[in-house]
Amino acid sequence: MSSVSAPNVRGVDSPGRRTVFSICGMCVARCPIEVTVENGRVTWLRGNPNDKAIGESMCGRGGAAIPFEYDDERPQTPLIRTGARGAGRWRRASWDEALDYICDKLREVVAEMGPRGIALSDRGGPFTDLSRGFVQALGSPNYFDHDSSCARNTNNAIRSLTGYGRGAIGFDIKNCKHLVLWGRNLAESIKVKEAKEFMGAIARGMRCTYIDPRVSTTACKATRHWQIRPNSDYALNLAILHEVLKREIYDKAFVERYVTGMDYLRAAVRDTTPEWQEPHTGIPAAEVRAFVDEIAADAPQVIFHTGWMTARHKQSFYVSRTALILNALMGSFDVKGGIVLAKTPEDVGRKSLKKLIDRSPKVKEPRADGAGTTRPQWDPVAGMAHQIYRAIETGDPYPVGAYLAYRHDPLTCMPDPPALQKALDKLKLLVAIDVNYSETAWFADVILPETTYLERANILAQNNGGRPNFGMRDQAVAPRFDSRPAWWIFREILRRMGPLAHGDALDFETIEELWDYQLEGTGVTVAQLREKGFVSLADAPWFFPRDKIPFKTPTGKFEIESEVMKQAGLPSLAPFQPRAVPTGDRFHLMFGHAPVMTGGQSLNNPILGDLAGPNPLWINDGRAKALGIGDGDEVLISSPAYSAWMTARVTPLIHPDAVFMFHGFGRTVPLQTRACGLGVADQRLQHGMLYEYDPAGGANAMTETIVQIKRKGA
Ligand SMILES: Nc1nc2c(c(=O)[nH]1)N[C@H]1C(S)=C(S)[C@@H](COP(=O)(O)OP(=O)(O)OC[C@H]3O[C@@H](n4cnc5c(=O)[nH]c(N)nc54)[C@H](O)[C@@H]3O)O[C@H]1N2
Ligand SMILES: Nc1nc2c(c(=O)[nH]1)N[C@H]1C(S)=C(S)[C@@H](COP(=O)(O)OP(=O)(O)OC[C@H]3O[C@@H](n4cnc5c(=O)[nH]c(N)nc54)[C@H](O)[C@@H]3O)O[C@H]1N2
Ligand code: SF4
Ligand SMILES: [Mo]
Repeated sequence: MSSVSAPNVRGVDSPGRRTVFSICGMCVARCPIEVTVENGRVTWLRGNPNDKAIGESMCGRGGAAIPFEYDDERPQTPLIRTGARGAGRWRRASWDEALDYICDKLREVVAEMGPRGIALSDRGGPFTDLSRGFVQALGSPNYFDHDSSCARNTNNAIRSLTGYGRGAIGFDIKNCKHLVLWGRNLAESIKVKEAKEFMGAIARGMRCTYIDPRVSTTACKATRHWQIRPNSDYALNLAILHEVLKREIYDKAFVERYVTGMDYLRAAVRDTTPEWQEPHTGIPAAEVRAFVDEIAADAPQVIFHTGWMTARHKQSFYVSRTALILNALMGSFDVKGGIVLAKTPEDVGRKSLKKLIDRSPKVKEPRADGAGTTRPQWDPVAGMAHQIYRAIETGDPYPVGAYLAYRHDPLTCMPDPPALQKALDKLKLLVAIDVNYSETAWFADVILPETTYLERANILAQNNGGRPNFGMRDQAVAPRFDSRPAWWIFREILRRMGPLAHGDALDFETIEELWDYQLEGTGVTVAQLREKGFVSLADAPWFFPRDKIPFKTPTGKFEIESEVMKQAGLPSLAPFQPRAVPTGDRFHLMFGHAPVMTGGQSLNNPILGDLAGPNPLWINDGRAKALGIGDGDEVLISSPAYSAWMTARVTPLIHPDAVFMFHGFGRTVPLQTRACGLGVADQRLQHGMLYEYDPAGGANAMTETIVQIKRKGA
């Protein structure tokens, strides 16, 4: 057993006022920020003015980091469970005790199931070299990120066409003439840079077609809003493609040079006319034709934004895929005002950060979810989280006995928490590494409190993009509680596992030592990063020469008929499958992110929870009237195994087929006194959906949930 010492803390308690450049941690947009510290306390936050696109801007959630930091309702020491799972009985433990407990269990799992019996999931993003390196150093292939409940279908659609992942696709909204959004609610589901560029572009006259069954804030800013029938976007896209091909308005030079499978596409959209799509989507054929006139005039400065939300039903892989095909046909690929492929430092003549994952041998065992092997269409880089829960529950394809949820709350973000609890309860070890009492932490065996993003430094981030850069999340203040940064936690576990792990992989004494390793050979120094918060590796956005776009598919082309999909035995473009229209008291359950909340983690924030209040249920005025429901009435919302009371918001702003609620409510942890019991959790209504997924894209098909609504007393 090695003894533990607190990670070094640099001058964070120095008196007086100072500023630190860092990266916001209140959501995954990770905006560059400047932190003002006075006498060891954070007193002000703003966007990092060195980043021109961000300026001094932050969103409301970013600003609420100060009340979060000074809130005591978060885990303050390691905790080990003493009662049944989820019963909320804990004992405080030292780091030594907690880590020894974890490693004893990990050794048991390795002895019984091999290292592949250990899995970890996290929240994805530019810091995952650490968690992926950690899992590999333990000898397991089973690293997962959160994305099976977010945008995996989109990722895999992009991969099947271009060979790149979702992270490699950027959008030059600033110079765009026509932005097309399928439920990408830019004005509320915020990334500061994108939201600012969007508002600026609207102000200068950019056209925006926004497709959403609901009138969101983005709909109000758009030049066209189509209140589409839920889950029918694919029919619309097939009709747009039909018109584009019929009128031959595509970029013939681009298609000739890069695109394969045009005949396959022609066959797939032969009969999908604007009239054909009308009964499926509710969008008049004439409007589709008018839209096609516009995009033809605006090409190639047209962006068909591959989005997120359409990526969560059983055919949404094809929605994202057809959106991306439209970009290719309009020639808006890697051009100003179109889609911008991310450039690596090497693309612009520089060197990438050295990877932590390269410090241990690659694992040869197949992943438990089959991603990249039995399911070649699924990207093995981040896998498909629901399938690790399936493996934990069934032992198929092999047993998995230990699971670490790091910066990830599966009992909030996956459908049907009771079903997931049933799977997790089979584990020998469940660890949550979090800054809050998440729903998953409350069900875990051990809670390890990570230092907050203001109290810690992360590994350096490499952000590939039009202008690739390196970014630094630096420590601003001393930890308030007995918490540790993740790099330190992972290092300590590897050290304790001794010969059972590749301990060298993360064996750095300080974060500076780790940064020096990452920066080796890049020509960039820690001092340069501290000076501005980031270092750009190119002076201006960089585009590939028009005849040298390096698609990474097996053929090197933009593959409409995809080799990977052929290997998987799945169609590259399937026929559209209409969903049954719910009638009477039945509705599609739609959900989305509230502008003042991040996922499930904000409701206990002293300011954000207050601003959000309990979530109401949006219901269409015509449908509500038929059920005798008035605005402000209490209604019972039910799915087969769960029901809850909500307040109805009766409105024409939502499609008749659907009801809508914001996500992140209905928390159950008593130690989150402000959030516990506030509002209703949409994931609890997604009964039976944990293992329902899009077979092509792989992601959870959670937008296919049907609920029943009843007025109080009815
Ligand atoms: N404030 C805030 N901002 C965030 C986040 C957050 O938690 N809070 N999270 C970040 C993350 S992780 C993500 S993934 C993004 C998500 O960004 P978005 O995908 O833009 O946001 P959502 O709010 O999830 O949903 C967007 C819209 O999809 C619509 N929708 C539902 N069904 C359909 C359909 O069948 N077709 C179409 N066309 N639209 C449909 C919903 O009505 C909703 O308005 O936001 C990021 N930004
Ligand atoms: N029903 C339903 N399900 C959804 C969605 C929905 O709208 N409705 N949205 C989906 C989407 S788009 C996404 S991206 C996922 C997101 O789902 P998750 O990935 O689970 O995201 P969050 O709730 O944002 O945060 C996860 C956990 O990270 C913790 N955390 C925050 N900061 C830190 C930190 O610095 N260190 C550590 N160690 N932990 C930290 C938070 O306290 C929280 O417990 O959910 C998806 N699931
Ligand atoms: S969008 Fe808001 S919460 Fe998210 S990183 Fe940026 S400032 Fe922080
Ligand atoms: Mo997401």
